[in-house]
Amino acid sequence: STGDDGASGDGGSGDVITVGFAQTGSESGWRSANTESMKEAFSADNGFDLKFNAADNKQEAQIAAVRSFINQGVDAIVIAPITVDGWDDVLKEAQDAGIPVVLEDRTVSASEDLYASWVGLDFEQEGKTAGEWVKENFDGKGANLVILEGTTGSSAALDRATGFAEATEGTDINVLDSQTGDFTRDGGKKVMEGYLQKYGDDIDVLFAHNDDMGLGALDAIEAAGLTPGKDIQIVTIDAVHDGMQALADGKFNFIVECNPLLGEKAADLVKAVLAGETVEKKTIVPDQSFTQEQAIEALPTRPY
Ligand code: GYE
Repeated sequence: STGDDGASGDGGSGDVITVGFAQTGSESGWRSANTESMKEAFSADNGFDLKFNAADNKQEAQIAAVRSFINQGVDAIVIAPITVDGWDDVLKEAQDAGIPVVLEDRTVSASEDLYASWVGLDFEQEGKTAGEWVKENFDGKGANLVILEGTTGSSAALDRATGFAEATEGTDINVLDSQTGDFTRDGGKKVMEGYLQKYGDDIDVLFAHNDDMGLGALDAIEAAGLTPGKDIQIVTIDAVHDGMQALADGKFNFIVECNPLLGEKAADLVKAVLAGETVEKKTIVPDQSFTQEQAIEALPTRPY
């Protein structure tokens, strides 16, 4: 019914496009929203046969999934790369097999010639926006900061760290510690427990590379008898529903958005590439940021 834009040559069962999608895993609320967006866009209604794999955040498992898509002879492969490095060989194999690859979400260090296109977010700018908020609110106060990093070696974690460091450079903000919580609630909680044990109420501000780690940290902070949002101020990235609720409730203080709704753009790119059209090598989807009042206003109409 819907989804038929009237374009010619599309719609016969012989035209079904088989796509293998190698997702990172299911580490966060952002990831759930991204998976849903991808499954919706690559639906049978839109002319796709989607083979979905989630790699549980294990690089080798994700590479194995891509190899299996190549062996199955899919028409195209979409990857949300867990880490930046390690992609050269398998991308070359896909290219040799004549299977175009579209990247979504994170980037890779491999040569641009090895994939058709990438659609994602400006992670460095996200980190910078978070850093600017910290600078504005804490510079000149000798504040102590702790950081919860995303998955080690992921472009999201690397670029957010770069942007944040850039924005806070030259301030008197003291980084007490920075460790990975792997983008999960559990990881965020465990690392935050360690920080609280080590630094106690010396901690003034927490920067978490995503909402989920910040949400995990809330448990640890409350269990330590401290009030999140007051005793320890919190800035995170993503703006998924639970994060926005925490911000609206005053437990988080600021969120930089990271838009997970990349499915439609990824599906358009796959169709264009398979049709032999020239596509942009990079598509960056814009993000915004939220204060508490903005979160309260935005929450009722957020789609995820
Ligand atoms: O911020 C985090 C997820 O790569 C942008 O991965 C993505 C990040 C997102 O696990 O929640």
